[in-house]
Amino acid sequence: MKHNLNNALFKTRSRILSGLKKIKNILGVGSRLEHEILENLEELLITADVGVRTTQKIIHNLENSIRNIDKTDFQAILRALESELLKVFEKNSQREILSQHQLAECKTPLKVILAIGVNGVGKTTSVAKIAHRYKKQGKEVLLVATDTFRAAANEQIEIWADRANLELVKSQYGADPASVLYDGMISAEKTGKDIVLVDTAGRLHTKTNLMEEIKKMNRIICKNVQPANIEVLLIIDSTAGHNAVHQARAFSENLGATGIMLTKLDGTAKGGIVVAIEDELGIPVKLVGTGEGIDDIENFVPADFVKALLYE
Ligand SMILES: Nc1nc2c(ncn2[C@@H]2O[C@H](COP(=O)(O)OP(=O)(O)OP(=O)(O)O)[C@@H](O)[C@H]2O)c(=O)[nH]1
Ligand SMILES: [Mg+2]
Repeated sequence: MKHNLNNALFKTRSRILSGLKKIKNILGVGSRLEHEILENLEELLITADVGVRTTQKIIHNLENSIRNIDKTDFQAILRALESELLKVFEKNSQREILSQHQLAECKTPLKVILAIGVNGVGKTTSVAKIAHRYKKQGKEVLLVATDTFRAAANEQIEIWADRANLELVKSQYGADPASVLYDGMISAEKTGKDIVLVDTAGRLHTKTNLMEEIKKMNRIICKNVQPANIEVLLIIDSTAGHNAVHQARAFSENLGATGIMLTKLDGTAKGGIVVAIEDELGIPVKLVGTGEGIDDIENFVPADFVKALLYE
């Protein structure tokens, strides 16, 4: 069964709804001071892991927006919160993956998605999900497995490739990741693929810094592919809480990620982290992972996300 965003956000929403109930109860006993409502809203956002800095910004804006509304009107307060949350996402309007150009039917220049992120965040799973989605749209897809660090990594991606009937370029344990990528790019060009999906390792054998290795891979891709056709997709585990923001910052500063896929939203009560990531990094969240299955992936739509957070 496919897990959708609304299901995935169940735990996060439960937390937020109990905070909202508290606010509703306050309002029930008459008009209260603004600051009491704001304090409760602040607590609610912090508990959902929206993060201190972003929460303060939202509360500051809410101070203005609720000033003129009836303090006994819970729905109006809820709408004000919804609108402030949405504003955080308005800075980034371009949310579609590889959307710089439409995927034309033929003579398409090769497009590449490079999935990066620390170990265990869900890179391999996400690459398989995205590849499967393109395949279903009739695209010619190639998976390239550059994780030569873990002995079991090849086996894992092979299982996904088999299940989804995807072509795979891989190498031996310990091989140079950049050379696997190089082979993959040549193969993709020869066989006229539309999209190459590159799975990377979260750790390396060598003392080479992970960031340096990924930069090297990026250079290989850039040799043949137009920058507009490259998506550097940073995979972030939403269960990592605010650590996820720190990781994301390190990767984006070093490697210029063009988009984020946030995984494991189904496993956390802290889904509010999406708001902090967008606010603090300014990189658009483009995709979310909502489960372990190959179809458990969705485009990130801010309005749907905010609705799923606030409404039962
Ligand atoms: N519940 C849930 N689990 C997920 C999701 N995405 C990935 N996982 C699980 O997270 C675990 C790690 O996923 P991988 O895809 O192996 O992560 P990785 O980043 O490739 O890991 P390394 O290659 O070791 O760096 C697996 O058990 C996945 O099933 C998701 O959206 N929801
Ligand atoms: Mg992996």
